[in-house]
Amino acid sequence: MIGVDTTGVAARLGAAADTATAIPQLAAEVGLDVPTAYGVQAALVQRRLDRGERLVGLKMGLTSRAKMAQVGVDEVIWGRLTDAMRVPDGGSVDPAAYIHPRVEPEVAFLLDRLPEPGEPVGDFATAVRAVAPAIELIDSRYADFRFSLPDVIADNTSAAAFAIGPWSPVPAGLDNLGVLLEVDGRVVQVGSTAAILGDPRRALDEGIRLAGRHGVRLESGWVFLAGAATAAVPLRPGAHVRAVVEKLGTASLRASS
Ligand code: OOG
Ligand code: MG
Repeated sequence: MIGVDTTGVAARLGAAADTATAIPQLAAEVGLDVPTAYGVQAALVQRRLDRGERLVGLKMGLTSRAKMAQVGVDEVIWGRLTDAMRVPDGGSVDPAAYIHPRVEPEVAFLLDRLPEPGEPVGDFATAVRAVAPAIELIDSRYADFRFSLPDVIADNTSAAAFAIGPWSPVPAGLDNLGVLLEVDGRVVQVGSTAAILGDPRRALDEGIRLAGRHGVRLESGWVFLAGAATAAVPLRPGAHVRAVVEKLGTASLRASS
């Protein structure tokens, strides 16, 4: 799309994140289509790289019906992860640093040897070195956590922070593991990894394909978040959050009060 000032739009989204201040949706106002929105996302993440952050992986979004229904957007999307977004497992985040933070249970992959662009993942166990339970903290920069497809893409798919639990070798099956999200010891969401495109391994194929369209190639050593299996829940001050994935274990984080 000609005439969109991607750097300027990225600056508005970046300022919203830096100051934890919601902004109105902007895709309709500036005329963003999906490819241009990915251009804004690239510029938004470049701001982070310019201040010394490192790209450490990729995340998928809206790979489950529960998530699509929650936000009213029904396309699979992808975003970029930087080292500054990583919170140690069991570590804490300051909810005041975000606009309206939500947490969701995820499955993380540690990437190993990826196929050539355009090739499907032949052998998952070659492409992925290890898997882990994870928690993603999402924080839409748009008011009321409401957005269109190009809006959420431009906003780096609401990416804000993530914690990864202990890595395990890739188990025989990943396609039907129970998933729980707990807050202060109470189960608040229940799901299955089957909710993630039928099998979270498919999320990697989609990630390689969709990111490849924008010239982004996944790298060995990167983290890959396959997308939440359940809806996200608001992160309240003082909350202790755990994501439990059957066979993989637990990831946790705490919100300071
Ligand atoms: C968009 C990001 C979705 C997921 O796991 O589905 C996402 C949002 O819900 O704000 O990270
Ligand atoms: Mg997510």
